Amino acid sequence: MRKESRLILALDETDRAKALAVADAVAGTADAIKINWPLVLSAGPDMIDELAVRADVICDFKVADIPNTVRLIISQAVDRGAKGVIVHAFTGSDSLTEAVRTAGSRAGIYAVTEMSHPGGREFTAPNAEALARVGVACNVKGFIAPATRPERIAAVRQLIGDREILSPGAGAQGGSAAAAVRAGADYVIVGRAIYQAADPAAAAKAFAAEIRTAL
Ligand code: 3DU
Repeated sequence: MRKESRLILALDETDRAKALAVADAVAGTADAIKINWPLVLSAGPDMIDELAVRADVICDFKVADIPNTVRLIISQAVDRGAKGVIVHAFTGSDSLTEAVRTAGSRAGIYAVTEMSHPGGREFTAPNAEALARVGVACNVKGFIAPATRPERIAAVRQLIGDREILSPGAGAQGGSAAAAVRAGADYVIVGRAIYQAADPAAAAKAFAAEIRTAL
């Protein structure tokens, strides 16, 4: 994944044509496009292949399963061209190790430490450090940490060396892209504030400009 704007588009638009139009408008600015179940379930898994010709695609499937099922899911995503897959770390080291092994050199595995929504404080926040440690031990490429709580990005950064941090929660969830980067995020993930904007290309450029101010 290139590291230029440090912006990742979260393309949770469920209308296939609109999703592709937003992808085309934003692909030049965003370093990657992250897709999640809403788009895959509405438009089909071919969206991974279709988007992969436009940008690096990260599949945010938050995989949380036994190692064999983890292998089956990740190989499907990577065979379709995904360059990254997001998994949960609470499944433990055998599932995480299988994720990393399956992705091999074709894709990076990103593990969730702490979720950005208020409920993320209940179970993920108290365990975020342990989840970061198991991710490092299993050699994931990076972590997902919340732009809604920049101090928690900084806490994860202390534990993971130069592994990547991708940070959702800027824009619609109230977090600040610049604060996330200042706290140690490598990339900021933005969805609704871009794909629901009247002009998604302009909105993406505005986030990229905001991120630049924090570098
Ligand atoms: O709130 P937004 O519309 O900017 O979208 C954020 C995206 O990041 C969305 O796909 C969501 O599922 C994902 N995400 C979080 O928001 C928070 C997390 O802790 C993990 C993933």
